[in-house]
Amino acid sequence: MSKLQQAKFLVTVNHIADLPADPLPEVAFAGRSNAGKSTAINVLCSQKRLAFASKTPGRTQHINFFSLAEKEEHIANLVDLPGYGFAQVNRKTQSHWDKLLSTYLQERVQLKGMILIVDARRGLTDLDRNMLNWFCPSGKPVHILVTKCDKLNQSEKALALKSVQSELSVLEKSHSNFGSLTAQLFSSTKRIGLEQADVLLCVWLNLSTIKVSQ
Ligand SMILES: Nc1nc2c(ncn2[C@@H]2O[C@H](COP(=O)(O)OP(=O)(O)OP(=O)(O)O)[C@@H](O)[C@H]2O)c(=O)[nH]1
Ligand SMILES: [Mg+2]
Repeated sequence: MSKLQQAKFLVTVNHIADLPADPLPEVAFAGRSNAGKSTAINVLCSQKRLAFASKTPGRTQHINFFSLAEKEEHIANLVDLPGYGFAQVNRKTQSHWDKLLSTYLQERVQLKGMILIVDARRGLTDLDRNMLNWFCPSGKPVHILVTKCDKLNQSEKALALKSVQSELSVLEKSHSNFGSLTAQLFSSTKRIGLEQADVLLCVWLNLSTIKVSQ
């Protein structure tokens, strides 16, 4: 059983001042609206409704924290972020989100890395590229889950991953200050790539990956 399965809802944050103050490591899930961030968190934590997922884009509207514990001690957090690229929000709300998100991503010392969720059918979009170019100079690693790959056949899957990976390697080579950039195939519905993502999260969050007995 993965350590992530014991995740519990911790807090919803709508203002930077309300971010948890504990110096615990955390990993944030970012990406376009509707890409599958909340669903990926639920699947990785083996829970149906930990993070609120929905067909309606723009569902996650605040920064949601989920706590991870080891021997009942709170030791790390997973963070579900509002998606970007969702047009149907008013300007005031949009600018509030942008500010919240950008301040969080830029200033949060506890943030160890970003899981960027990308729809396999779309690949990297300009909004994702902006996010990478803007976040990566922090030197923190980004791991991309090329998700919803259940919608693609074998050769499309391979192509989708390859195209993301080649773009990442160009980015890494041309920016010496960027943190590591990696990618994998993922599907929440078909449970593809779960173990790879789980191991990476445990390493980033300093959780022991030793399977705990039931
Ligand atoms: N086929 C398929 N559908 C998925 C997968 N992951 C998520 N979905 C669907 O995609 C839709 C959006 O999922 P969410 O997890 O709510 O997306 P989100 O990125 O959190 O969206 P926002 O909170 O709006 O930013 C839902 O209808 C999910 O059921 C997947 O791996 N495969
Ligand atoms: Mg969401």
